Amino acid sequence: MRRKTLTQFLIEQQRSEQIIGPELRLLVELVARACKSIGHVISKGELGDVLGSLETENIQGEVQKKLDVIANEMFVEANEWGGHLAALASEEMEAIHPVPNRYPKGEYLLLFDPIDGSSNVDVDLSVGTIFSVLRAPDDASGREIGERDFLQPGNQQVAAGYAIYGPQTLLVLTLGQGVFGFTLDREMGSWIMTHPNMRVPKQTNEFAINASNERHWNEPVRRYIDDCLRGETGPRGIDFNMRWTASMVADVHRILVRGGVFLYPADTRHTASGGKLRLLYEANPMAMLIEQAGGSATTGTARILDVEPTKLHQRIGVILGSADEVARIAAYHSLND
Ligand code: AHM
Ligand code: MG
Repeated sequence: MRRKTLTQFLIEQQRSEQIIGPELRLLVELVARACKSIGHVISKGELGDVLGSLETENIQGEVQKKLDVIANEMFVEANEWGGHLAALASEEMEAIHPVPNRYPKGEYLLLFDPIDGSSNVDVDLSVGTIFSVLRAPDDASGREIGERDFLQPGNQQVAAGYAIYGPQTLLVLTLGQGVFGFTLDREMGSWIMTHPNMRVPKQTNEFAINASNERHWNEPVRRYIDDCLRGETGPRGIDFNMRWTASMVADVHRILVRGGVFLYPADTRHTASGGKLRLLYEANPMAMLIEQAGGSATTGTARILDVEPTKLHQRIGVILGSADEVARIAAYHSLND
C-alpha cells in the first residue's frame, strides 16, 4: 500500500478540501521540519553533548535543560523566516518573539513548548514538542505585535499538534477537521501518514496521574481516583490500570492511540498559580487534539478551550481524554460546588 506523505496531505487539505491556505501549509511544513531536526539532536544524546542542565532558569523558575534552550533556538530559527508568522511565543522565552524586520511578516502566531517532559531526556524516555497556531487579531496588521495578541481562548486555534520523540518519531496534527498522525521515515526523511483519523474511545479503564501529589488533591479528584483504585469490587465495578510517563506528550499520545484519561489537576498548591501545566502552549493544543478526536478536556469546572487567557505563561488544571470519564470527573466537581 502506498501511504500518503505529510506534504500530500497538506496539499489535499489546501486544494480540494480548502481547509487551509498556502501560508498555513507552509507553517505546518516548517514546524514539521523543525521537529525533525529537534528529534535528530535528541537522538544523539550524550554523543551530541546535549544532555544535562544549564545554570539558567526559565520564566517558570524551572532549571533549563541544555536541550530546552537548543530546541527553542532551533524552533525559532526554522519558523521565523517563512513570511507566514507575525510572532512566536514559547515556554522557554519570557517575552514574545516578534518576527525580525529582516523577514516578511504574515498573519499567524505560533506558540510552542520545544521539549515537553524535558526531565525525561537524560533517562532516554519519550519527550515531545507541542505547538499551537492562532491568527493575529485583524487590527494587528501594520503595528507591533504584543503579548495581548496571543491571549485568545483555545477555541480560536487554527491548528495544533505535537511531535513525539520515542521508539518512533511521530507528528500528530489537527487543522480543525480530525486528527492525523505521521510517522517519520528516517531513511527517506519524510513524514508518512500512519494514523489517519485518530479517535479517542468514549470509555476507558486506564488513568494517568502523578500519585505522589495525592495529599494535595482536591476532593473531586481524590474521590475519582479512589473509585478507580477500588477496582472490580468498588463503585465502578471494573479494574483500572495506571500509567504516568511525566511527559504530557507521551501520555496524550497513548490516550489518542488507545484511550484513557490524563489528570494534572489544579490542587491545593495551585490556588495562586492555577495549576502546573501551561494554558496556551500545553493545555490548549492538547485539548484541541483530544476534542477533535472525540474526547473531552476540562479544568474540572470549565471546558479548557473556552478559558479566556490573561497571561502568556498562565497555568491551568488539566483533565482530558475519553469523554465518559472526563464527564464523570466534571460531575464530581459540580457536586462539590
Ligand atoms: P515541562 O514542560 O517543564 O517539561 O513540564 C510539563 C510536564 C508534563 O509533560 C508532565 O505531564 C508534567 O510536567 C510532569 O510533571 P511531574 O514531574 O510533576 O510528574
Ligand atoms: Mg517544556
